[in-house]
Amino acid sequence: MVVKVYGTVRSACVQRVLACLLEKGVDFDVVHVDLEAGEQKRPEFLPFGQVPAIEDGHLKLYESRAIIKYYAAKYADHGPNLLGSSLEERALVDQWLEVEAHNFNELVYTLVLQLVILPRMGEPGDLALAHSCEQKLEKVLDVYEQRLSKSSYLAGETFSLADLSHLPGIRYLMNEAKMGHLVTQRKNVNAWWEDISNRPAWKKLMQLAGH
Ligand SMILES: N[C@@H](CCC(=O)N[C@@H](CS)C(=O)NCC(=O)O)C(=O)O
Repeated sequence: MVVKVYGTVRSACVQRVLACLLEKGVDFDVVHVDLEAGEQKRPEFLPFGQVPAIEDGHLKLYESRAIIKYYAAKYADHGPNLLGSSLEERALVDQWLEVEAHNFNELVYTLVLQLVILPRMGEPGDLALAHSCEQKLEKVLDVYEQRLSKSSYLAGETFSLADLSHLPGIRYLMNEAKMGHLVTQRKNVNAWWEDISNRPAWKKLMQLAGH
């Protein structure tokens, strides 16, 4: 059964889901939702008016992190184990997924909105807000730097959903918001980014997205 993914390949939250499906070798079709035309506000399958959402047989699911957890569990025996092997590792994967969603992504989202999206729409971004986000993000990434001095990946010695979930946000930060120094100035964070962004699944997605 081919999974239907509603969204666009260039949207960061959708890329989180597609990266997971590609890692797991799951076939999918992207059902294009035109965000600029407001198609995501159609109530029948996107109750909160946002992408991504998936349809897999009878299952309809939204929230990118819930979707990647579902597929990592559903296809636990296919491809890399993205959930962690022991109870402790799984708890660490969950912990870093929470950090990604709340400490990392919220700041990246605001930065990208102010520096990239609003100017692209012809509106001035709030540079003071962007600067304060950048300073907060420096502190968050210092924590990552320390963590990654002790283990190759966030949750331990193997790549997991916790790492995968950061890929779209870091790409945005580096390539669109021109904030690459936040990564490259941190030796361990930079080595981690080089490693995870060179995974075949992510490279394939970047080709699909035309990045
Ligand atoms: N927490 C949600 C966030 C979804 C989200 O912010 N989606 C954005 C695209 S990355 C969207 O649909 N934006 C259009 C809108 O909000 O109208 C998730 O991770 O799936």
